[in-house]
Amino acid sequence: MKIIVFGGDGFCGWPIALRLSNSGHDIIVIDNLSRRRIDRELGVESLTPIADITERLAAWQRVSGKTITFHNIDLAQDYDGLRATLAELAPDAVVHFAEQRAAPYSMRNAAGKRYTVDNNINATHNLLVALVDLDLDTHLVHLGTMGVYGYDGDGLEIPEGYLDVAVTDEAGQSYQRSILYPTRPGSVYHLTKSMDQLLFQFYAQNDRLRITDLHQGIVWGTQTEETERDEALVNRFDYDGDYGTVLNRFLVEGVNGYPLTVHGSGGQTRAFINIRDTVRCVALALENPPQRGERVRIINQLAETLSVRTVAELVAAVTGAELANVDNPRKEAESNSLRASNRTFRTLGLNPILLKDGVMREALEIVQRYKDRFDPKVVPARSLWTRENRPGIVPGY
Ligand code: NAD
Ligand code: USQ
Repeated sequence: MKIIVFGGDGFCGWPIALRLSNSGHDIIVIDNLSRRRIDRELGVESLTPIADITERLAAWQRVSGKTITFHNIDLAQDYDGLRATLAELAPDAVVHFAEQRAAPYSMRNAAGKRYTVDNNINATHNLLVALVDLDLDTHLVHLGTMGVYGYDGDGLEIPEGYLDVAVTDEAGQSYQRSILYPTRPGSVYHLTKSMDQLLFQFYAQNDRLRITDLHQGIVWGTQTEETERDEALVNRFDYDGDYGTVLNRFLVEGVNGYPLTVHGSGGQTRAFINIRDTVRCVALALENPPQRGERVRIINQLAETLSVRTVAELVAAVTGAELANVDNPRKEAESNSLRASNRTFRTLGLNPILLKDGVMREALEIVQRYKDRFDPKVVPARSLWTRENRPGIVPGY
C-alpha cells in the first residue's frame, strides 16, 4: 500500500513509519516538526539523542535499502499544501498522529489551550475535508486516546467506542440505540480527541469515509526492531513534566536516583501499552479496514490497566528508588478503577507485552545508556489544571 504517516517524526509515528516501510509499503512521512520546536520552547530534550529528520531517513535507507520520503507540511495551517500532496499521492491509507498530545502542555496557560484546540481540530478537519474534496477512498487510521472515556471506573468494562443503550420514553415505549460512548475528557488535549470523534462520525456518515479510531492507552518503552538498527534511528524518549508519560518518567527517575513523582496517592488507574505493541496494532488496523458506508471503527488499544502506585512499585523494585507522593498538579480523581475491552486486537492475534513480562529491563537499559543526558531540572510537573491548585508557584500565573 501507499501510506502517508502524518506526524511520522514523533514518538509513535517514527517507529510505525519504519515498520510499514520494512513490511514493503510505500511510506511518505508528513510532519511540520512542531514537536522539535516545542522541545526548544520548553528547554527540554529527548533523553535519547534523536537525529534530524534528514539524517533519520538517510540512515533508514542505508540499513534497509528502502526509501521513505518526507514533506514538511502543517496540517492545521496549510490546507492547500495538504490537499495538493494528497491529490498527487492518492494514498491507499493514511495514519494520523499529527496532533499536540501532552495533557499538561494543553493545560499550561491560555496559549497552550488555544494552540492545542486550533492545531488538533484543524489538523483533523483539514485532513477529512481534503479526502472528501478529492473524492479519495483512503482508509484513515487515527490515534485517539483511552482518556476520551474518562476514568469513572465503577466496574463497567469500557466497550470499544459505542454503548448499547435501552431507553424507555414517557409513553412507556422502549428503544435500543448504539451511541458513541459519552466522553468525559480530563484535559483540553483529551477534549480535542473527544471532538475528533464527532468529526469522524459526521464524515463517515455524510461522505462514507473509511475511518478507524484507535483509543490508545499510555505508551511506554522506546525502541522497536527497526529503531534499534542504527543509532541515528533511535526513537524519542520524553521524560519532562509536560511530555514525559508516567512509566517512562518513573524509569528515568529511578535509574537516576530521583524519587518517583507519584501524583497524590497514586490511586489513579490508567491503560498502558508498550511501543512495540503500538506498532503491531496500527499495522493490524491497516490490514483490516472498514467498508465504505460502515460507521467509524473504534478499537481500544491497550495491553493492561494498572494504578500509578503499582507502576511506581514495579519500577522501585528494579531500581531501588523511593516513592515521593508529590501534590497532584492535575484535577483528577485520586483513585479510580478501570476496566476496558481490548477484544478486537486480541481477536486479530495481539498477545500484548505486559509490564511484568520483564521488558522493563530492556527499557531500563536504554535509560542507563543515556544517563548522562538526564536533566533533573526538567522533571517537575509545572502545569497546573486549575489556578486554585497552588496559586503562585508557577511562573506566569
Ligand atoms: P509526538 O508529539 O511525539 O508526535 C506527534 C508528531 O506530530 C510530532 O512529530 C509533531 O511534530 C507532529 N505534528 C503535530 N501537529 C502537527 C501539524 N499540525 N502538522 C504536521 N505535523 C504535526 O506524539 P506521539 O506520542 O507520537 O503521539 C502520536 C499520537 O498518538 C497523538 O495523536 C497522540 O494523541 C496519540 N497517543 C499517544 C500516546 C502516548 O503515550 N504517547 C498515547 C495515546 C495516544
Ligand atoms: N502521573 C504521576 N506522576 C508523573 C506523571 C504522571 O503520578 O510524574 C500520573 C498523572 O497524574 C495521571 C497518570 O499518571 O494520573 C497518567 O499521566 P501521563 O502523563 O502518563 O498520561 P496522560 O496525561 O493521560 O497522557 C498520555 C499521553 C497522551 C495519551 C494518554 C493516553 O501523553 O497523548 O492520549 O496518555 S490515556 O491516559 O489513556 O488517555
